[in-house]
Amino acid sequence: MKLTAAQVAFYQENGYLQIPDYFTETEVDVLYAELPKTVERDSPRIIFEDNGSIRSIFAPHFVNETYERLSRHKKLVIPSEQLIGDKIYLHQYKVNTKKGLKGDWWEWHQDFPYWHIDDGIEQPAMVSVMLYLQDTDSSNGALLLIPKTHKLGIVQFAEKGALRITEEGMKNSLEGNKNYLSSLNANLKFTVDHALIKDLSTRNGIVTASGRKGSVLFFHGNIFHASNINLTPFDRDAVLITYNSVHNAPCNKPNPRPAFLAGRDYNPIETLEASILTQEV
Ligand code: 6CS
Ligand code: FE
Repeated sequence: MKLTAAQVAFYQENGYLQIPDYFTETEVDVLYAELPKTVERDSPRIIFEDNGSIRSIFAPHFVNETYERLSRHKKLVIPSEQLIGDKIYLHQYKVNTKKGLKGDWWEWHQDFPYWHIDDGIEQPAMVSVMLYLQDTDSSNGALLLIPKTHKLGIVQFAEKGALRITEEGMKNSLEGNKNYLSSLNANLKFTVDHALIKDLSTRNGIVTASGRKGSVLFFHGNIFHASNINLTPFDRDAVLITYNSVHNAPCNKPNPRPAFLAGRDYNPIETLEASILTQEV
């Protein structure tokens, strides 16, 4: 599971790296079977779309052993340590469930601004890894990426009118979440200025990160990315784990976001030797 020098070089140049068929069909099926057990509908960990379908399940590892074991799997931790160049801890863990005919879009954005501004993380010494639980392509909302934009740092945000959090959105979200919804819903507060999207996508192109279930995508916190609504009847569930360097943990951030959004255990992750998905060790 160590990345080759060519893979690390590709990531450093482009801001992302895809590895097909990285987990077996059996491993993905076990994860998918466990997914309903991570949902507690009245928990602030669950973020809903305006139409009431589930948009994100945060911190599945808080309630499920299999998802906890996945976050420590060597196949995820070792490459992430290579890409960050340090020991790592888990900053954020979610399953983005872009349900068939219901899953909404993610506007063009960078992730790091949210972790820098909302969570007080100083540097983008972080990496996100996306594990596809279903076959994913442009029709059911695969991630779109603009290569090399991770080199730009935090860029100009798009001008947005008053952040519209619909009545539906408010109704579906618990009191505590109202402050964070515009970092998590389909009307994000920090999105990329449209002139920049036009300029950079013209120069660098737009990559559609399609992949069969079991594929993974490593991507940088500053790369421009987005995904469309899911107009097919086929769900596009994906696990997203964001790791941070243990030397880049937030320090004295006033009013930090809750632990299900910003991990509090800054100790280096101890990788799991055995298979994640069976209880035997
Ligand atoms: O606020 C956050 O942490 C989340 N928001 C976005 C738009 N992407 C990164 C992260 O999952
Ligand atoms: Fe994102």
